[in-house]
Amino acid sequence: SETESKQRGLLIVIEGLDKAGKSTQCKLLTKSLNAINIPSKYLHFPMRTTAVGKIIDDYLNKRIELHDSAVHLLFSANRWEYEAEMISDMKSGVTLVVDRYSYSGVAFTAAKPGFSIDWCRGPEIGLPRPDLVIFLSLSQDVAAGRGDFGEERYEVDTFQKKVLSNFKQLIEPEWKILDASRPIKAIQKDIKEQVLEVMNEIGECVIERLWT
Ligand code: FDM
Ligand code: MG
Repeated sequence: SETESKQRGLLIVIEGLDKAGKSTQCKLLTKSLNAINIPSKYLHFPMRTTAVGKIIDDYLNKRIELHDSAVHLLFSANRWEYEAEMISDMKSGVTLVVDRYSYSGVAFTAAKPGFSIDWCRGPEIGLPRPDLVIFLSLSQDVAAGRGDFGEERYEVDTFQKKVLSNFKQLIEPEWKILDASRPIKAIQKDIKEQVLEVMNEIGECVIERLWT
């Protein structure tokens, strides 16, 4: 029947350092997919509007202090609270364009003293596995040249360098690494090409799970 043969939506994740242009690219992609009748939705983790997200926002804006382990679990919980919605969106044919995901979760916490990449992955195990991960690659020096950081926690040059080195350890062979120092349009063109290619391959494939 028509429903059975309907292609599921994809889970597309864009990762990269602060100022790499993730949000800009995600929003452009969402818009251009919708324009060609591929229903898609922009998501950004942390999702600061939920109850869990409000605590994360307080923490990032230094209004509260929390144990580093607790914060890590809250970032993960903030993805888990969207799991059912992500699955149901994809099953109903909606492609999700996600600005940061579990990889940011791991790369940022593991940049703190005493946290291993392995431990950080734990709470992410079982979340929907992205069909495509695009990494917007930028050296921290070029990123820093794009203007001053804000006042949020983690917006510190030395910390970002550790985050970048963690990201490099998380890269899997199927990730698409794009040079983010280029003009917005050139990057968007590459992203769209990658997305349409994966869309052709995925068809009705089952949604896989992270790190299992
Ligand atoms: N961040 C983001 C984490 O530490 N863990 C996570 O799981 C996620 C999704 O939160 F410094 C960090 C990354 C960044 C901060 O993110 C806020 P945005 O994208 O700048 O809002
Ligand atoms: Mg930020």
